Amino acid sequence: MGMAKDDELSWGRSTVETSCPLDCPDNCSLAVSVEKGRVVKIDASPRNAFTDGYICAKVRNFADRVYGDDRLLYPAVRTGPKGKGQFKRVSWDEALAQIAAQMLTVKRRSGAEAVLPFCYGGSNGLLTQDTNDAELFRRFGASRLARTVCAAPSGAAFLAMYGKMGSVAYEDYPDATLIVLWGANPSASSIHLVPHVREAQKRGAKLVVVDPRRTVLARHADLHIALRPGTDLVVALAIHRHLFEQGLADTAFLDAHTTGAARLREKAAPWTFENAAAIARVDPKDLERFATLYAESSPAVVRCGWGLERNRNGGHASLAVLALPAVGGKFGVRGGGYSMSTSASWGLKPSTWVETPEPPTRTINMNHLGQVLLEQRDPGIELLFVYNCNPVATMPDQNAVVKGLLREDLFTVVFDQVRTDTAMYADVILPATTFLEHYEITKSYGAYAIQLGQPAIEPVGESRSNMEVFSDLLARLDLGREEPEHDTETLMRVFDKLPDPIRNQLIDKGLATPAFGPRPIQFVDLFPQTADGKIHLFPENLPTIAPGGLYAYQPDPATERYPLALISPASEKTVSSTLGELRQRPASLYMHIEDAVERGLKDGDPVRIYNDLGEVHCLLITGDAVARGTVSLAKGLWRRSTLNHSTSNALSPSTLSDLGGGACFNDARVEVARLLKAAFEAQDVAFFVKPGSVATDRGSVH
Ligand SMILES: Nc1nc2c(c(=O)[nH]1)N[C@H]1C(S)=C(S)[C@@H](COP(=O)(O)OP(=O)(O)OC[C@H]3O[C@@H](n4cnc5c(=O)[nH]c(N)nc54)[C@H](O)[C@@H]3O)O[C@H]1N2
Ligand SMILES: Nc1nc2c(c(=O)[nH]1)N[C@H]1C(S)=C(S)[C@@H](COP(=O)(O)OP(=O)(O)OC[C@H]3O[C@@H](n4cnc5c(=O)[nH]c(N)nc54)[C@H](O)[C@@H]3O)O[C@H]1N2
Ligand SMILES: [Mo]
Repeated sequence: MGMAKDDELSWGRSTVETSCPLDCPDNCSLAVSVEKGRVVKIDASPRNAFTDGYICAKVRNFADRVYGDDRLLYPAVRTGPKGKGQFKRVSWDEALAQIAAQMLTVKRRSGAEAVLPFCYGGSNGLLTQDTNDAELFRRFGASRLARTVCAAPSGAAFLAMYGKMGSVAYEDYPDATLIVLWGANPSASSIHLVPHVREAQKRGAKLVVVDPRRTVLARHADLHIALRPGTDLVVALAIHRHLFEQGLADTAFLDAHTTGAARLREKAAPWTFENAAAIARVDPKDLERFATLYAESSPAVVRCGWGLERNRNGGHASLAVLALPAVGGKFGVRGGGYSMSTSASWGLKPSTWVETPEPPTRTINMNHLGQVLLEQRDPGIELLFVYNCNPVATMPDQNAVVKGLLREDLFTVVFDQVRTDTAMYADVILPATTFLEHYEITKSYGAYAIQLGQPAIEPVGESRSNMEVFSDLLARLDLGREEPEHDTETLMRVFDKLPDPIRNQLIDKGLATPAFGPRPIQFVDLFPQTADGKIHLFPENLPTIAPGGLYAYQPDPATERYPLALISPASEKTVSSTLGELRQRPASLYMHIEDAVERGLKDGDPVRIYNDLGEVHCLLITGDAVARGTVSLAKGLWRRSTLNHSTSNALSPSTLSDLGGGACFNDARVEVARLLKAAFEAQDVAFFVKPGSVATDRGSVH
């Protein structure tokens, strides 16, 4: 432990052991080589066996971000009109004094709830999210934020059904005879799962992929259910129906370990293969094959991803998919059951180390950012403090978000590592350190590892860590801190509150595994963490906004004008919008060749994707990478990656999912037309297309 000494940092070459905090299930252990104080190489380290000697290209090239043109080096304040990106450098003292003064002014004028902290923290470990920041905004009495942009529907479903029961470990996938990847694309989102899937296939396992796209693994699957986005619920219910009606449900298991099986059966009853297939736009015979395969196979594992949750039926779909191993009797063997997020199974709660309890202030759903900024509320939002998040790129209804950020009477702070699309609208910009420059405790949500992250280099420019900046503001606002805290102090405070086995393992090895070990078996080592220890197949008290109650299907939002379902899946080039600044090529929309022909479009065309919320101009790739009726544009694009500086979120509604107030990105329904030549030329194409490189994303399913 401990970073390289100063003299080493400036002269020698040293290697620092750390871990990746980015929002990915894998939590890789890293060896960072440093020469003359600069990062020269990032690679896998052996500390986390799960990393298995390799890491993704994104993190291998992370130094391009650390030292890139978009890196924020100094605090700055706005000098030109909002959104124009004109700033002047100021000192930290000036910037923080201005923020503290504004916070107090707003509080006096309209009350503390007129301040809204805006963060998600997916790419943050235990130190840079929910430590001093939470203390600050709670003590100040700011509005609270419901952090629902991801995992809210699936999380609500999972917690209600299983409590915090852990998952099947990826390393146990080779024991399965059937693997179902349901709305998950590990080739982009969790690359260390892929070799285990391939190993299982080598040993004879069958692979089923449920995904509107022909992902790499879908191409290698025994069965690909290329369903219409948002229809997973009825597909899963059709399998339940088959299991119940054909006497294939494990009634002994259901009687002993579950509640609500009869009600689930009732809800599944109408969903014959034909009914479900008509809605999902697939062949009913494929659904029958799927159901039969699932019934017959053991060990069978379902990797429940997040692709299925980002729509109006997302929570119910997660319930129905997660209920499959219970009804099918798949638990109790290695390689059998489900994998979801493992993060809850650690039982670590920030409330253990954050002293101040949450105040009873109002809670604002982050998916509603645009309308919250634009609507009259009592009080309205007058100060927005953005950190660990890039809402212009990642929240639904981008045009409303941007319009809100343009409000003259809004004071916006953006605290980030790079000059994000959101930072362009800031009144004050604060530069943040990256994980290569501060301490962190990182957590995996796929594998079972918690690791110590430590700095490899000094902060770049004048950047500072979240721990330091939020404690500085606590001191300035007289909220119980005498002076700013160094991240090692935050580290020690959190360390002290960690349960012993985790704490000691982190100190000894820099890596901790849970008490039940890294490869637990469901219903041998892991049991439901619900109040009565049972699986709640029909969690009566779980609130749903769907008319018709739990497991009710809400129809497709497509209209005659906007028939195409636009999805925006994870790309191997970015993590959400992180690293999006490094994208070299203009983004492309994927469309099925027959949909293109119908519209008189051809491969390479510049196109306009539009609906009533907005429009996106980009290039077109045609082929069979997406199902008919679905189009796909990568998640996490920066605005500069499209021809008109709008991304898929300009087309995503800010409606909420059935459970958990989740985002409905994939409920975007659109039409696509050729971008007229005149309009195309009017765009500032040279802005991003380097001469001689009108290459597109072709060759990779983004
Ligand atoms: N490289 C990379 N890795 C990442 C991320 C990233 O942005 N880039 N993001 C991280 C984060 S924040 C998360 S939450 C996870 C997400 O991890 P995943 O769940 O694997 O990723 P998604 O891209 O959200 O969705 C997975 C698949 O669902 C499909 N899909 C879309 N709509 C539907 C639908 O209605 N039903 C079904 N069955 N499938 C659908 C998409 O085509 C996609 O292939 O990945 C994490 N890892
Ligand atoms: N259309 C569409 N949109 C989506 C999705 C989708 O599927 N489709 N997926 C959604 C999902 S799954 C997620 S999780 C969200 C994620 O959305 P966001 O939470 O906005 O995540 P990022 O885009 O990674 O932005 C995180 C920002 O935090 C900054 N940051 C990182 N570490 C620190 C730190 O220590 N201090 C400070 N101050 N800043 C830091 C990074 O530089 C980065 O700019 O996006 C969602 N948006
Ligand atoms: Mo996410």
